[in-house]
Amino acid sequence: PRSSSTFYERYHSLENIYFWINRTQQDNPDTVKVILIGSSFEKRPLYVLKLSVNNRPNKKAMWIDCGIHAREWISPAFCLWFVQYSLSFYQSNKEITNILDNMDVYILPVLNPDGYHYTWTTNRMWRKNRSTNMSTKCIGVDLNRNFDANWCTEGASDQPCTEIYCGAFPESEPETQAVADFLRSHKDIVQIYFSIHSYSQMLLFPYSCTLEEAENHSELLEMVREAAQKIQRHYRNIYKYGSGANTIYLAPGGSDDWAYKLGIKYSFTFELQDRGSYGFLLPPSHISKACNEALLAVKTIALKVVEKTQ
Ligand code: PAY
Ligand code: ZN
Repeated sequence: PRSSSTFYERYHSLENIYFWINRTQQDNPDTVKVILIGSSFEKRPLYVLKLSVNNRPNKKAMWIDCGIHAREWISPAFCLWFVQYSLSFYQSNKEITNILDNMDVYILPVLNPDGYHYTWTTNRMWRKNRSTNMSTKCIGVDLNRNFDANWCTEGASDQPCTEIYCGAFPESEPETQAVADFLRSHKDIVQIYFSIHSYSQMLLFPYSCTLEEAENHSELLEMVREAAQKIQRHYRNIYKYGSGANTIYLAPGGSDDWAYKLGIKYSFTFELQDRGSYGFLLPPSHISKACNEALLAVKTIALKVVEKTQ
């Protein structure tokens, strides 16, 4: 039978995601801008979509990145889903309207394009980027161990052949550097940072790089608790929540901890569906529910921040 799934209920090759970025911008010239923030090791462009519905002065912003780990295909699918939802339901859904009226959204759909491409052509289970180094024949750095937050301590590895290789030094990778540079130059406006991963069904916040509590731990805990509760009510699905180190494991050099230390006090890593049945190989038929769950969590947290800072 012919499939009745929409574009957003399928996974897309990197090439098609680039086409989609271009078309989304052309179809929404007043709302969507495409910003080139850098390029990958293999020289692929890193494009950020800026969603902005008005030119209010002193507007704040939220950042969402997807696809830092190549094999987590539901993550880029979520970034596309979020953009489509925002463009479709601005003015009709009151939550997304309130969020977009008060903040711009920067979306990086594929942070690790070389790795993502490699999972489509060669090895579906690839995690890292595709950088090479003269000192080893092993390829790739774990970009979520390459940020400058307790870099390469317990939970990361200095061995290039491992899946959690931290790289030669913090921000050694062009993908890490592009994101870090962009956030450093926008840190006064970016209030919320989201990084989207899979799998495990968890809503995490700093720290992942140490067992210590973040300064606003209880505030962050309350936000993810409310988000997880809404997901359970609406979608009958369980998400664990808490600080990264206490909920999943020690993971130093991650983007959320780095963004937090930069001063973005609302910083989160979401692990989307599932809890391991399919793992990274989540079937396309699950995309819609997985994305709607994550969307509800993003909206819940963003609205809280809008309320707090108004
Ligand atoms: O902030 O604690 C954090 C993120 C930890 C993630 C990591 O970078 O290792 C967790 C893993 C991920 O999404 O990459 C979880 C998955 C299931 C994995 O590959 O182990
Ligand atoms: Zn991941």
